[in-house]
Amino acid sequence: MLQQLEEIRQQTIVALENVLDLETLQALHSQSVGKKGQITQVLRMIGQLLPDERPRVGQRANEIRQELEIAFSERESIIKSYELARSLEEGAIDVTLPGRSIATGKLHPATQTLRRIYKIWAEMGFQVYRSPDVVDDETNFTLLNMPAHHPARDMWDTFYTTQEGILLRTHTSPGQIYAMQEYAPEPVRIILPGMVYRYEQVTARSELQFYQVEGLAVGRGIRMTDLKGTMTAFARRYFGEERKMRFRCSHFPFTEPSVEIDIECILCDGEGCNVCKYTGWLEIAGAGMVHPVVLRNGGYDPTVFSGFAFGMGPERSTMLRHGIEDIRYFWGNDLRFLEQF
Ligand code: FA5
Repeated sequence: MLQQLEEIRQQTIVALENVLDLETLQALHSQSVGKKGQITQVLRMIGQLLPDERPRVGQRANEIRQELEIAFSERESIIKSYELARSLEEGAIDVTLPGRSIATGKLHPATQTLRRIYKIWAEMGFQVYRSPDVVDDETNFTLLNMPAHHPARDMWDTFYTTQEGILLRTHTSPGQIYAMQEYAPEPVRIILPGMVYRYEQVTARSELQFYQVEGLAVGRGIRMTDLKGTMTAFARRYFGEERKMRFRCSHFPFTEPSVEIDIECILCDGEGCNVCKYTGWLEIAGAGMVHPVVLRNGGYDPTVFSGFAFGMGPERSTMLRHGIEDIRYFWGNDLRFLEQF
């Protein structure tokens, strides 16, 4: 039996030297000195020995168990320090490596255009005036010189709400009424940017909702030449000094006279292409002298005050500047499009 104990001791010491991880160490521990291990099993048979041999075997078994326990704990600390060193090495951080760049968001192209437009108008003394998206029929149409059943209302296909007479503004022009009623009889020089909504067929050039930037200047002695000069100054700053522009007669119920403003086609320089439909010109805004009825509805005496107004579509201007072929990209939320700006 003593012989057996010495063999267990010897084998365990040899095996311990090859153990490299805690799991194997634990298994070896259970197998040799554990409760049901080899030493315990030898001691269970101690009763088969002569009574005077038993103490010697028992004592030696305890000595070996103690010696092995010490060997196990020494081995355990070696393995732990080895594992620590290995994990430090594997997890080492190379602080000299270049960092991974974080994907940052960008301003929407429509917002970028709006900000450029605000900046140019601000340089010319126009302040931003905010007005509501949800308006009543009276402000969107009647006070803009389009009484009920006026045929010109058909120019704007309208989204009505379930509440009688309340609708989504079809253009930013009702903002003129809000501003005039707030400031009359003081002069005003403002731009009114905002989203407008039209119950229209969506096509490459027309959306259901899009931005407009309205402009309004009211004061004493404002004339058509002021409108022309101001719009020309804006277009030069926005589209470039050399870009030609023209004013075409048009009709809006809330301006008299009314014009539409075109610039020489950016893509073909006036030669004629499919974007300008071979006319050499692109429309950028509607404008005119504020109609006397609208001035009166806003609280100004039209015999004393006059003014001009304009309305432009920033998405269409952005399309022109960047050669974007389809307006639906703007609100399609496709990152492949948005990331290009
Ligand atoms: C108006 O809405 C007038 N309120 C503009 C105005 C204001 C005239 C003040 C006189 C005085 P119009 O419907 O043409 O006009 O729209 C103005 C601009 O909005 C157009 O030149 C165009 O750039 C843009 N626009 C019109 N319809 C759409 C659409 N469906 N999708 C995208 N942009 C559009």
